[in-house]
Amino acid sequence: MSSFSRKMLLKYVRLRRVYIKLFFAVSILLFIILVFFLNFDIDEQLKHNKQELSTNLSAMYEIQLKDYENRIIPHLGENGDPAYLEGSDAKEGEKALKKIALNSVLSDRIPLNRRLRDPRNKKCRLFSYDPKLQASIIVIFYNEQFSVILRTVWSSILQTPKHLLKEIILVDDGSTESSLHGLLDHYLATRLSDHPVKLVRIPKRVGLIRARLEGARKAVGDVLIFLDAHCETTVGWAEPLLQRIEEDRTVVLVPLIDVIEADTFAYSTDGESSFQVGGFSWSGHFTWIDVQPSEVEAKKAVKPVRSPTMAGGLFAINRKFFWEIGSYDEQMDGWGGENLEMSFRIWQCGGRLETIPCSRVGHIFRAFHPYTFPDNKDTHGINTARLAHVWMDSYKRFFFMHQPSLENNPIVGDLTHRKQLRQKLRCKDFKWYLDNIYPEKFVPDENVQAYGQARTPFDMCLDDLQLPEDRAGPLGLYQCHPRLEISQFFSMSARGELRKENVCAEVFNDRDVQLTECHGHRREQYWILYRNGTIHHPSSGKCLSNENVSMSHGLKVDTCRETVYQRWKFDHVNMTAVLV
Ligand code: UD2
Ligand code: MN
Repeated sequence: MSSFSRKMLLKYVRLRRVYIKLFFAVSILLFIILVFFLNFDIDEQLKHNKQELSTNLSAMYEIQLKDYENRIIPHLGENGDPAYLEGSDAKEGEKALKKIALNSVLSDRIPLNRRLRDPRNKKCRLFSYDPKLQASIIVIFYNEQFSVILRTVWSSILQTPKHLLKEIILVDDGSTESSLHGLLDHYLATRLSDHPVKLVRIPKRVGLIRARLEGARKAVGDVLIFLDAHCETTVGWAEPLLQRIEEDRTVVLVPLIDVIEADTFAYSTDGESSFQVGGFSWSGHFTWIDVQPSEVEAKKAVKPVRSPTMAGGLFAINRKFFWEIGSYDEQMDGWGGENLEMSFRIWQCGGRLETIPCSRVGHIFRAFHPYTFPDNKDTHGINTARLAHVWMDSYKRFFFMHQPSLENNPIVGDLTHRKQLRQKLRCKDFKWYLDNIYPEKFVPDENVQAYGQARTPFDMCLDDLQLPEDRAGPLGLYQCHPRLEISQFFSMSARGELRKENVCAEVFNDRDVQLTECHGHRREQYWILYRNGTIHHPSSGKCLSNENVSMSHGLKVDTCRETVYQRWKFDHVNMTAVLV
C-alpha cells in the first residue's frame, strides 16, 4: 500500500473512534436526560398521589371528627357534676371502665371544653397575682384516650391567661393507638391552630421519665409545668404557681390534686380543708401524709405548705432550675420512682418543695395501669433501687429489706453520673433530710427502745403475716426467719408503740391484738416493755401472750403472769430506755 492510502486509512480509523465515542457520549447523555425526565415524572406523580392521599385522609379524619363532635352531649358533666349515660352506652362505659380503668365512652360524650366550678378556698380570692413568667405546659401520654388528652389541653388553654401561656407541648411516647396518630394531628391543625399547641412524637416508647425530658428539651417558657394526660385545670390555677416561682426560682410547686372520678368524671374536691402533702414509705412508695405540724398555720391561711415529697405527675419548676438541679435520671425506665428521686434531690441539693393550696388541678386516678410494661420489668422497683443507692445513704437498708433481690443486682444499672451530680451540687445527706424536712418519719431502728425480730422461747417471732402496706390486720406469730426480714421487723418506739412502719399494735375488746394505723397517743396503742421481756398493755391491764396461738393466727393479751408464753426477746434492746 502506498503511504498516501495508509495515511488515509489511519485517519479514517481515528475518525471512526471519535465518532464511536461521540455516539456513546450522546447516547449516555440522552439516557440520563430520559431517566431524569422519567424520574421527574415519577416524582411529580408521587407528589401528586401524596397530595391526593393527604386530601383524602384529611377528608376522612374530618368525617371522623364531625361524627365524634356530633355525638358530644352539650352540658354533660358541666361544672364537674357527675355524668351518666343510658342504655347500651352505659353498658359499653362499664366495660371500658373494667378494661382501661376509665369510662372512655362517657369521656367521648362530655364536651372537651366543659366548665368546672371554682374549687378554691374562698380565701384564695383575696390574693392578687401578677406574674411575669410564662409557662410551658408539658403533657406526656402513652395510649391515653383521645378525648381525655384533649380535655387536658382545652382546660389548660381556657384556664391559663393567654399572656402567661407560652406553649403546650404534647409528647406522644410511642403510642400504638391509631386515633392518636393522624386524627390527633388533624384535630390540632383544624381545631387548635390558633393556640400554641405543639406535638412531639417519640417513635418508640421510652417511658414517662425520658418522655418528660424530651418535652422539657423542646420547651422555651420560663417555667415548666408537667401534667399527666388525664387532668383538668381550674380557674386561677396557674397564677399562684408562676408568682411563687418568680419570688423564688428554687421552689418546686405542686398544685392541690383533686380527684376526677374515673366512672362519672365528677370533679370531687373532697373537703378542701383536709388536703395532705407527700411522704414516702420505706418500701419506696409515695404516700399521702397530714400537713406537718410546722405548716398547719400556713395551711389555714392557704399559703404555700412545705411537702417532703411529691406525687410526681403535676408540678411546676423554673425551666433553668430544672436543668441545673439534675432534671431526671435518664436511665430510669418506664414508670415509677422518679418522683421520690426528684423530691429527695430537690431538698437535699438546695431547693424546696411546696404544695400551693390555691392552685387546683383535677386528675383521674385509675384503679390500675391500663398499659403493660415492656418485658414485664418492675421499673418502679428498679428505679427506686437507683434512687436509694444515690440519695438515701445507709437508710437504703430499709428499702432493700423490702426488695432484697435488687440490692446487688446489675439490672439496676450504672449510677456514676447520678453520684457525680450529687457531688457536683454538694447535696446534703439523707439524715439531714429526715431530721429537717421529714422529722415525723418513723425510722425503725433509731430512737427506739427495741427493734428487730421479737422471739418467743420456742423460736417463734412476731410477724405481720404479709399484711399489705397500710392495711389493718392481726398481729401474728410465725417461725423466726433465719435472717431479719421486713415481715418480722418490729420496733418498740420511744413513746411505747409496738409498731411496724405505719401500723401499731392495738388491743380490741381487751383481747385481740390488731395492727392498725398509728394514731400517736391512743391508749390502746400504748405498751410497756420490761427488761424481763414482758410486754404490758396498761389500758387493758394485760400482757402480750402467745399461749394457744397457732402459727399464722392473731395474738391476744392475757392476764399477766410468770409464764414462758409472755416472754419476748427483741434482737436489739436499748437497756437505758427500757423500764425496770
Ligand atoms: C403517678 C404520677 C405520674 C408518675 C407516676 C410515677 C400523679 C398524679 N401521677 O402515677 O405522673 O409520676 O406516679 O412514675 O402524680 N406514660 C408515658 N409512657 C409510659 C407510661 C406512662 O408517657 O410508658 C404517661 C401516661 O400516659 C400519663 C403519665 O405518663 O400521662 C403518668 O402515668 P400514669 O397516669 O399511669 O401514672 P399515675 O398517675 O398512676
Ligand atoms: Mn396519672
